[in-house]
Amino acid sequence: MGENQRKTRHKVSLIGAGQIGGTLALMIAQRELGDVVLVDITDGIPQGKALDLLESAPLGDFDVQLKGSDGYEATKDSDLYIVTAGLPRKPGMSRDDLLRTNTEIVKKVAENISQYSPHSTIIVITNPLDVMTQLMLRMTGFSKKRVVGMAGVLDTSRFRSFVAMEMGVSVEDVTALVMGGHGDSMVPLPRYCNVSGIPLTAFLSQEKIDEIVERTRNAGTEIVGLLKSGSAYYSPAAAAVEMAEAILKDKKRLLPCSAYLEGEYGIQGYYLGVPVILGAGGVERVIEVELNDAEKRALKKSLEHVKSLVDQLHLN
Ligand code: TXD
Repeated sequence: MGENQRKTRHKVSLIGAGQIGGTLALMIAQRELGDVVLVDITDGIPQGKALDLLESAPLGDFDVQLKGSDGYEATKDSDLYIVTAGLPRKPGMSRDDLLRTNTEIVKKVAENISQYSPHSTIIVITNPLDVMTQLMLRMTGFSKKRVVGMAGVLDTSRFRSFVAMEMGVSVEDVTALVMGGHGDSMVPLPRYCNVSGIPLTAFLSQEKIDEIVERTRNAGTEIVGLLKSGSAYYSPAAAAVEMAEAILKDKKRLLPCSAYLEGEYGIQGYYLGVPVILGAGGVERVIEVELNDAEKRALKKSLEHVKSLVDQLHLN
């Protein structure tokens, strides 16, 4: 590849080539967001998936380079990393049960990213999400704008899907907002949900809305229960691609993401899901929306949960 070409094409490295990593590679290639490098410790998997995808390009109507590797050299000078390396949940497991194993994995990933692409932006997907994102920030020493966690876009997409299903309207017309940590204590905000500008309360009873909130909280567990051998991957990949596109195309999207808070919402020194502006600068701004007392309490409870895990790792 010539020098000129490299300047006009983005390079996106996917650390972890499992269910989400593989799906991400396909979605990124289909949207031609950049050349893709897949990295995994399971030898043959990243190479195999990259080659398989490459061979689908003439039929899939996309033209990007795809490479698989068991080392980080191939990721050198990436613009963006999306990290899924780690173990997923099995039935009966909570996201927090993954803390110890995934901590060791994320530490190694962080070392390599700092070494090979010190100016990159990182989207973390590995669970338990908010804590692993904080660990990534600490281990890379990157600016807080450059390390962001994916959870809110997924949780919000789940909420929107359930509203659309319930009302029999297009998902395109439903907007929503889910804040807080990525776990059972997440904070769906029906007050900020509307259907083409009309508040949700105009269409659905409080009882129905409560049911949708509950289903959203348990949506990850619902999929784990059905799949039995892992967790959701199509929707998490789609959510991360939405964020990747916002960053790579400098779209300034307003999306709920796990961001490092220094005073916003009265929170100091923790990652938590909040609305942010996502663009070429990474997390360019945290948006503070007005919350009522019940919503504030729910957000505080969610923070307490994230804090308990962060404290276990002595990250603060
Ligand atoms: O909303 C969210 N943030 C999430 C998070 C939604 C769904 C799933 N979420 C979490 O993503 C899940 O709990 C896991 O922690 C990650 C990845 O889920 P995925 O379903 O992709 O798991 P897989 O298929 O097991 O893939 C993980 C890959 C696997 O191929 C391992 O070999 C690899 O990670 N792995 C590594 N790659 C590179 N380097 C190291 N050290 C490594 N260790 C494992």
